[in-house]
Amino acid sequence: MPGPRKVIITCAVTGAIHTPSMSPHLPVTPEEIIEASLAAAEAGASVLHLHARDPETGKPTQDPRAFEAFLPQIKQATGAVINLTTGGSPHMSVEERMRPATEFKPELASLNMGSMNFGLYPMLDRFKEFRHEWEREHLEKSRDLVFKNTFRDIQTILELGNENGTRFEFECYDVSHLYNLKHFVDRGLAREPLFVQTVFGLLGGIGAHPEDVMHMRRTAMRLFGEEYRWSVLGAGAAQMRVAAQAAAMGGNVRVGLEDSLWIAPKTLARSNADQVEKAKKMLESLSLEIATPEEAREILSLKGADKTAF
Ligand code: KMH
Ligand code: ZN
Repeated sequence: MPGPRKVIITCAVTGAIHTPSMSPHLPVTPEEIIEASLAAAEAGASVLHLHARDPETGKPTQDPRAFEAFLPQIKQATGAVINLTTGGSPHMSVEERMRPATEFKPELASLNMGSMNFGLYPMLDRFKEFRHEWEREHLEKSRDLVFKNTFRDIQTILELGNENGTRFEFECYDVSHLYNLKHFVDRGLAREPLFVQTVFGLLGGIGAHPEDVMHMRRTAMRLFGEEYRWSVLGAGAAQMRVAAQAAAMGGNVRVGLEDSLWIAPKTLARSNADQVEKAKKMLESLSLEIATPEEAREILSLKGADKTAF
């Protein structure tokens, strides 16, 4: 008889959606990223999804040297699984976005499953003052931005992972992305068990209505059967509501300041760990157990932290 289901909490620590002027709590420097990551792991996150930023300006960067400034310290101080972004920023080329995963061969990396509009510009209505010029530009330019993830791009990243033993967090922002993933499963390039991160509430992707969550879940079940591990990410104010709905239906959850700066209406989260703690309490109140990093490795069939290149 299988034991109780263990829920994987992923914490996405910083990312490329928000900019430093939006929250004083957004980690920017290597020291801040290390501190935030360790506190999130301590609070119950078994997976840390990491991006890097220029320490001076806070601008997202995929320069491996920026990752090198925090990866060894995080690895040394926690057993949490380190998941490197291949999404980088939607403003970057795919070649640029692949650099950290190519060099560091992580256990896990994100993989965005389709090209899409990526509308960050509505945040210009809420945030008016920016310390760095790139911040306004980052939001403004998203009116005419395609986050490019063609079949060829996806294949290139899958082949890189398959060569290095890196498995993927498949980021699916809409129903078609699940079908794209199925296409790569059928071609033998995406390998089970699939870790399917369904993303809700980003402008350009599916909404965050409970029916949207149900539809992504039903479609994934139909396409992948038992051979997938479902996780959800609700953007902004939808974060905990989507997490609670999915957890009650067998899902894993992703939180973190990458996708939501908030802990409650009109209240900024003071740290990533605040959101992890809140998610953990919510899961425990549903009588669910939280996966440890080792359990997460087993559930996701990861190669182990000793097989990375950092
Ligand atoms: N912030 C997520 C919605 C990536 O890093 O590959 C997108 C993301 C992309 O996490
Ligand atoms: Zn990310």
